[in-house]
Amino acid sequence: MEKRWTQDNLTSLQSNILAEEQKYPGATGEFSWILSAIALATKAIGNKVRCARIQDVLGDVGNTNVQGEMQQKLDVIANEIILRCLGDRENIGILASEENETPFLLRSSEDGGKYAVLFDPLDGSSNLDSSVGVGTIFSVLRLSEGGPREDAMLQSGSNQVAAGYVLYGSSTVLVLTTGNGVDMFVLDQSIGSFVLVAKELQIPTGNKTYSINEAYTARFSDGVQRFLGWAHQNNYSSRYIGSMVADVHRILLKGGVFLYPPTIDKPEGKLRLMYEANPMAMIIEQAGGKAFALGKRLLDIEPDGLHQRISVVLGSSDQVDAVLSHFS
Ligand code: FBP
Repeated sequence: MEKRWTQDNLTSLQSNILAEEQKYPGATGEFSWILSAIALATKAIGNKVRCARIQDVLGDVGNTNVQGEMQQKLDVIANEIILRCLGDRENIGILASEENETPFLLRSSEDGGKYAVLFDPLDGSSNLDSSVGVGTIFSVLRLSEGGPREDAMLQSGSNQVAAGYVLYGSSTVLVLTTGNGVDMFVLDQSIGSFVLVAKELQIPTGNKTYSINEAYTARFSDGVQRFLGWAHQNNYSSRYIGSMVADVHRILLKGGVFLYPPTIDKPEGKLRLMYEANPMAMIIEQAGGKAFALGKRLLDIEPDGLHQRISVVLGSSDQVDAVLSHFS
């Protein structure tokens, strides 16, 4: 039976997670505890984003973050909201944000701090003042015991126990995987709840659409330039919003391929491995797609730092194969 759109039954994010957990004897409900905090935080951020121009929270705060990027007011606000909502959860040992140089070591494993949540509080924030879709991206890891605490979260993406994003677009959409397929929820403002709208999403194939900042073409590798040249000759279309959450969400629903390759001036790429590339790669793979970096499966990459940058090629398996076939 096709299980894509559920028109009639009202399943909230919470009830869906609890139902999922019941499938696993011994499940402790710890996930739903973490995910309920993420849901709460992103509802609050969604309101701030929607009223940004009314509440005068647009523009920058006049200083740069650890990435060297000018911090937007809403970057700081979203970051604080997430730190506050997740910081209260006793089973979280570490919180790590794109906006903070070092992670917050909240609780030892002895004190119950079993999980790390890594996040980009407001991805694509440079698009905020033009009301283009922005989002929150998160990755959940179980913390290994022993060794320096801050290194306990430096694990490859294949160790993620959950990943997701919230897109603040025409509607507020939460996309989530806990390793058993990808589910999509939409925030029903009238009841203040994320409602399930699709289960076990599968990324379509056969959509010849690429998403890349083509203005950098002259600075891309020969392989990327070969792919673009070939695509121009083979009826490809192009879509690029410049907000990873919005671009990847479109590809998840419609198919295609998203690329942020290395450039001469950014030889290791721009996007961050731990809280942008890894969670998106887990979602895309769980939906039947592929995600590659440096010629290998992105989720197999061993991180060497919290803010490590990485090149990214992800999307429908056929389109990722088409890109990679021009790299050799
Ligand atoms: P942040 O806003 O979280 O720093 O994200 C980086 C980002 O805006 C991505 O969302 C997007 O895919 C990319 O940078 C756009 O980069 P560029 O302007 O170089 O195309």
